Amino acid sequence: MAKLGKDWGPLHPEVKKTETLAKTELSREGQLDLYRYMKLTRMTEDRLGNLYRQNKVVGGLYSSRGQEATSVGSAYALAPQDFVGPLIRNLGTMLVRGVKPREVMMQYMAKSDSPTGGKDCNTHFGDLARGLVAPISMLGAVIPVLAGVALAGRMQKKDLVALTYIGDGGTSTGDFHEGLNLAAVLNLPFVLIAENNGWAYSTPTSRQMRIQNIVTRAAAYGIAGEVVDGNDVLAVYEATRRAVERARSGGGPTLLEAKTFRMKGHAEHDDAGYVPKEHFEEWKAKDPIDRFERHLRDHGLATEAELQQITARIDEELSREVDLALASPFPPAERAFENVYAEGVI
Ligand SMILES: Cc1ncc(C[n+]2csc(CCOP(=O)(O)OP(=O)(O)O)c2C)c(N)n1
Ligand SMILES: [Mg+2]
Repeated sequence: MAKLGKDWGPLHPEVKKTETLAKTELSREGQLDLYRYMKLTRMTEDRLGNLYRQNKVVGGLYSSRGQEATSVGSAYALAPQDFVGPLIRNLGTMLVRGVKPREVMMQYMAKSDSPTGGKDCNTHFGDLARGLVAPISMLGAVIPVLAGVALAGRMQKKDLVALTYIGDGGTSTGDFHEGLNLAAVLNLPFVLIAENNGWAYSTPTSRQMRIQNIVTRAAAYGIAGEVVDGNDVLAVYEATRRAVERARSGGGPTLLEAKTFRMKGHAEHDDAGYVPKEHFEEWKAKDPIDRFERHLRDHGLATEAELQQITARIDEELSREVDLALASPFPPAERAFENVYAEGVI
């Protein structure tokens, strides 16, 4: 097992344990917003972990621990009219788009008041009113869909950018190629964020590709590409903002590669025993929330007391959200056949 880690080498050595985050024009309020969303993501997932251990979650539980900066920083760079297709490790994206923790909790518990009425689980739901396209599969299928959203927006003369994500493993699929190539040749207002967290379930990146950087492929599609430290929320925000601006001004798609690390197993049932232990120690020191807290304090943007107050507020909010989610009943059996097929369509 350890051999895999060894022959794969250190993960993303270019992501330093640096205390200096990227430069930003974002106001203090904006930066505190990023902090709140990252904390909300982590603390919501902690609450979900408790519900899972209480056997209240139906099916698997997927965590974005360690990757919160990528989801939050990228979603924060979008405008309200834009569309985004989050994957299971993008809870932060959904929270930035206005999803309430209780919606996700109810969905994970298959409750009647969940967005899908208990028909699907985890974060598998969308809401077009909030510019959220429901995930289909983790493995690339959302890319052609979001390319289609970008094309539809252009045909309807809307000022709309479409953004979605792909894991390192997901880049090995045909859908990745077809979707990105389509977006490239049609010069669509499209942004694809490749979250390179080193693993696709138990398969290391070295068994998915021979290149070091996924972004190398941007050149093959003739589109812009950029590598970004996925654990620096300001770097992710700034890189996404540049990509979104390019898309909006007719410059076509961008492939952004966020270098990051999955701090848990593929899902809660997976102890990630195949990942070398040193990688967890190394990446704990690069934790995106800890790094951002130090940045906020060092730049006089927030005191320790203010950060603690934000955390305490989130904790109170989440207690209410958990109570509401638990109070929701399971759907009655007769609803099993509702909203399965479109009615009145021949
Ligand atoms: C066709 C298909 N095969 C397998 C799976 C199960 N599966 C879901 S995610 C995943 C790994 C994805 O790895 P990666 O793209 O690197 O994303 P990450 O989980 O690291 O965020 C697998 C094997 C699936 N959903 N669909
Ligand atoms: Mg991965």
